[in-house]
Amino acid sequence: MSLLKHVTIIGSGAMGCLFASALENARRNRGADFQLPDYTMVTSWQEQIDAIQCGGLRVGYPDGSGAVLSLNVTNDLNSLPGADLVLVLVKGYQTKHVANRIAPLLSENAIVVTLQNGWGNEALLAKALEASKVFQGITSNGAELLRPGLLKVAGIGKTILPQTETGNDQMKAVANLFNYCGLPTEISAKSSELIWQKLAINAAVNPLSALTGLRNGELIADADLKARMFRIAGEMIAVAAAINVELDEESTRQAVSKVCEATSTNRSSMLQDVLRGRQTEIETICGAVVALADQHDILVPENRELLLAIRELDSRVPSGQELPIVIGPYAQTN
Ligand code: KPL
Repeated sequence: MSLLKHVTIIGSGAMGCLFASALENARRNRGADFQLPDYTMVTSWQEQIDAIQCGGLRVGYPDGSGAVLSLNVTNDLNSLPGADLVLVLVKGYQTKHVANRIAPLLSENAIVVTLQNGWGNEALLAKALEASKVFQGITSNGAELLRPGLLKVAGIGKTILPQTETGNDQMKAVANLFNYCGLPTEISAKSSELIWQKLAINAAVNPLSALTGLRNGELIADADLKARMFRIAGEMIAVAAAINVELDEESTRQAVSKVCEATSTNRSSMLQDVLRGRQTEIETICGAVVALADQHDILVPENRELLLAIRELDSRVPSGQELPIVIGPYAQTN
């Protein structure tokens, strides 16, 4: 019997749409060989719901092909069947709000997986839920929501899920599902290192792209910016070590270059936020690094400078311009 009967994706930004569209595509082309779960993408972003329900989600792929997909999207938490997997893909500043609304959505053996950028999301989810159900992975896909209902996929990268004692069968089922849906996924015993490597990539790429307006490939092609990105990522080795995560400098540099090349035409998610006049995820990226560095008396001047520069941009965002809260108040029916 399949361990995954229903998947609930929380968040309808670029990553939420990318995962939902991969599930929907697989359902369209389903073979008899794989038992696919149902899925629902949950959001209270009404413009996005209206666009998808009226005309489907239009998706452009890196090879130039496209598709129009009718995704299952709702803002009604009461309409959802119990989820065996809840995939959290909201912005970091929405995690706390969302975390407090997930428990009623879970089936008995459910797991909650966050693939969000940044540091601290897993801890917030674990605090609000049963910690043994919550897992952090990473994804290096590049995608951009050009407007509600229109997704551009810039590059399909790897998704890494953690190896776990408690949820391993479910985790394998999740990895099999993503792989079946065309999203290359591995389970790794070294997920902490990879999570920190991804954090280093996000700290190196996202703020600089937001400040310069450059796409990921343009950043790495500029020798000065490349050197700066390597310095930013390099600062995180000592911070990671302070919480017992071993990051290797050379492989972190290589990872920064590789992701920029694989998503070269992509505007980083932080640049997308700034261009749309929305709040960024700087606090869960450089903010989290600087906070940890301060706790352990480690100097991180590059991360601190980026944190202050992006905070300045964030301070100009008029209130209400952040993404709409992804799940509204949970309406109890009983
Ligand atoms: O995670 C990303 C982001 O934009 O947030 C990368 C990997 C840098 C892809 O753009």
